[in-house]
Amino acid sequence: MKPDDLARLSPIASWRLPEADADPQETREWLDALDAVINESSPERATFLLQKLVQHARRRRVQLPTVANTPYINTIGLAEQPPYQGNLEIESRLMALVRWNALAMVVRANRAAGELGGHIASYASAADLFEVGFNHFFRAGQGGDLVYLQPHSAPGVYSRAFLEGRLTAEQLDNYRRETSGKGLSSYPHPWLMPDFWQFPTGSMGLGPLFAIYQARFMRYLEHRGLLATHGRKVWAFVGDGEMDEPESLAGLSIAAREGLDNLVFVVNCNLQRLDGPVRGNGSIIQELEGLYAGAGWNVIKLLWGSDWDPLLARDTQGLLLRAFHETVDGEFQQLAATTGSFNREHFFAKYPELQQLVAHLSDDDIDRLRRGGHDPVKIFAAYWHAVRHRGQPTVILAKTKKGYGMGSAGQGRMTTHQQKKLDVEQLREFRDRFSLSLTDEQVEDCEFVRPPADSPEMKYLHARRDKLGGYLPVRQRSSAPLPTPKAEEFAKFALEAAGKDMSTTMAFVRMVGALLKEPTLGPRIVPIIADEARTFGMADLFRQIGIYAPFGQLYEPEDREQVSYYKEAVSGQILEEGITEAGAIASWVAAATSYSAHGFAMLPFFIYYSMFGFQRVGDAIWAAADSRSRGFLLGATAGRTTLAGEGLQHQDGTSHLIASTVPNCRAWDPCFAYELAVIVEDGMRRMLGSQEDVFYYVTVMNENYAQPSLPANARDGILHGLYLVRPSAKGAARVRLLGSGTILREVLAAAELLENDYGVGADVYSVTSFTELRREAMAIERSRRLGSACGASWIEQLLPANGTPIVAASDYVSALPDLIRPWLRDHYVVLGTDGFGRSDTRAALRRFFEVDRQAIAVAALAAVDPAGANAASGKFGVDASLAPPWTR
Ligand SMILES: Cc1ncc(C[n+]2csc(CCOP(=O)(O)OP(=O)(O)O)c2C)c(N)n1
Repeated sequence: MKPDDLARLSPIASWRLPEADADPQETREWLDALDAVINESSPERATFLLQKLVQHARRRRVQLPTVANTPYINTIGLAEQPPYQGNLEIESRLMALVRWNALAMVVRANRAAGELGGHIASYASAADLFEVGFNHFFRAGQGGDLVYLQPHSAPGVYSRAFLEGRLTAEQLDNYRRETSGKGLSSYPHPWLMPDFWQFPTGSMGLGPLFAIYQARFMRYLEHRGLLATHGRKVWAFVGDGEMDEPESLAGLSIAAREGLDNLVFVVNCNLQRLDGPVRGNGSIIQELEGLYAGAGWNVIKLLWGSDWDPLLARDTQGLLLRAFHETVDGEFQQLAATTGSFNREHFFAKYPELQQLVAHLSDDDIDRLRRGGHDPVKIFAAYWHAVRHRGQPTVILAKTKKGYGMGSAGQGRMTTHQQKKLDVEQLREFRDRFSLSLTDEQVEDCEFVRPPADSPEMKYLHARRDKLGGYLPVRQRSSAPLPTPKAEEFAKFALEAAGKDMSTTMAFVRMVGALLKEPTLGPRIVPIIADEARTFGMADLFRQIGIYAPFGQLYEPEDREQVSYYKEAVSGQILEEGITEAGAIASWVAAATSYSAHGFAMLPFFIYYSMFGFQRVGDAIWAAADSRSRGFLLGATAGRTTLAGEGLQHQDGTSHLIASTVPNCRAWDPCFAYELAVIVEDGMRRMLGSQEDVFYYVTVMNENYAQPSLPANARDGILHGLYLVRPSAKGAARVRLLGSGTILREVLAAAELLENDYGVGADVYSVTSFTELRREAMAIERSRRLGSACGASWIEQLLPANGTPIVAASDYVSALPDLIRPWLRDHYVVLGTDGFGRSDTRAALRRFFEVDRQAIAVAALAAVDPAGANAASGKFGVDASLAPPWTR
């Protein structure tokens, strides 16, 4: 590393050298003094003095190196607090209205149908945090900020949109009633509200993870010279309970390592989750501070509202601070759930001096002492500092009360998360608590209220948003279409393979290599890998397009002399994520939704061990689908018997089955390179050209075999999911064989066996997608059932009822070929790889799972004539005495 490189490093790097010394003589004196203590007293004495000094320095808010914890007070002192740049009075009236309409929406929904559910308490705690953001910080539009909102607070976001005139009362009345098409979704779901919600956060942990990789992806776009994202922020609102999810923590270190100062997390520390306290016997805020600071984040604790400032100023003995430290979260929760007098007796009575400190306050005054996350002035100060901080991501740990303002109905109550019905008395209390000018009737009816357009509140609301670029959240459905190349242009080698040996993984890598050279499309491609590039033969891309590294390459790579050396670069195109499928899929989602979030389409290809996709990060893929992602997922070294040696944890027999459950995922299991080429061509055209909200899952294998050329007229069938690849050599077939992926080759060999050894003619079909066949057949069957005109499904056309049995074999569980059973009128036998994988050669594994050519031939003979099959199974050594593979 060269000295100049130091400046380019993220300032959080712990081994970074200190800044130049401004006063060496003074430094010397301090060090000498310390030496004297060590020498003349003891090292223990030196430790004591240093601890005292550090403690003192922290209280004076002197910047110190990353440490686990700081005192339980606001990070931003009064002196650093900027003046509030808004009209607090109007904002508080608006705040009350947003709170009211959110509450009314949930209560009305549950009056109408108790089963609908909904949450009040989460938003009640987050409301001020959101509103200060909406009024002063969140910039809208394509050049604006991206905001990931806490999911259970959706009612508050709808309520604000109602005030803004973007949602109607009818829509609010259809909260959680979506089937009519007029309703509002429970949580942020772009699939369900494609013009409104941008980021799905309903599954805890995915929001924070996706937000981090979004912030990083924005940097990637900028560093690659594709899109200016400078100055834009990603905001993520996260629950303190949500921080328990491993995914919430998964990206913390990358965010700090890459110095993502375009990222602000706000953890809503209401100290409660669903069942009870997050850390009843501890302090979630102190714990999270240690975690984030340790990972290298800038931590802002936002604990106490302005009302506490005079108390803290008069607390010369530090007893208030001591009492804070002596109070665990379970107690803080109880203090939230109780009255001012209870707080006086149980908190301030800890020390006579503290009692004295609040002697001038009435019980109501004590009740009104706000936590930091409920004081717009303190929130504003925290956000103000967060957006100005450089070199690190910032987390704001905001202390709030769950169910704030819900009084006896919920504030701080164990059960508050589930509270959705308030009686009239409780509603009146709420009205009075927030000084809402509503009549008793309006309260009883839970009427939605919106002041007239020319009222000061409405004018203020619109003016604020106008200043910040418009309303939010708003989702853009599409971006400018991109021309996509024909397979002939990027995969001629595959279309005209003429028997060349190749695996489909190799073919894929070659195709990507060619696509990267396309003038328009090439730069938009985002190859993503989770430490498996060498496994998939992609190492050549390292040098060709470089690995994205925001600080470039500060070292001479060990393999610098190699043609394809490990090249990291600021403008690198590959996202090499390290061993994190969760992080890689988050990057993939950011790229796959770039058309919407940034109005700039990108095309990500994430290639991974197929077992570690749907099985490992299936919920993230589900959220990707909800996000209307467009891109390719490549399940590589796929198949239970094709990935030979890796064994039980690696061999995938299920991903296609799970893929079939994701509605906008088109899943493909091609055997031949030309099939892959046609599929990739089609996917690009649909996603980038036609702007369809689909993504493709394609399995590719590492088995080398002779690749035929594209047969004439096969394209249509490949994309429908089924086509005849080898007609019977014996005239009219007596059996029809279906095969997928590499097992198609066993099926082709079985056809030879059947014809040569048994004189049984076999037509062989390649099934590129059982899922697509099923979906089309289901749609046609439905039309038929409902009496609308329709033709025959592709399955019915290609595999009509004619008395000829059908045998299908797959490298996935037999439930996959079973997906098309309802539309086959003839005897249908399915062979799959049910059970646990294990290590062995491909041939041995295929025998074990009974999907090799002999086992397929036996199954076909049994379907044609059971008597003949017995002899064949003896001849082929398919052992009937063994227990079924899925029990072994
Ligand atoms: C992955 C996942 N697991 C469980 C849930 C169910 N759930 C919804 S909200 C919630 C508690 C959230 O607590 P917290 O994050 O502290 O937020 P709060 O509502 O208190 O603001 C749980 C467990 C979920 N939505 N996602």
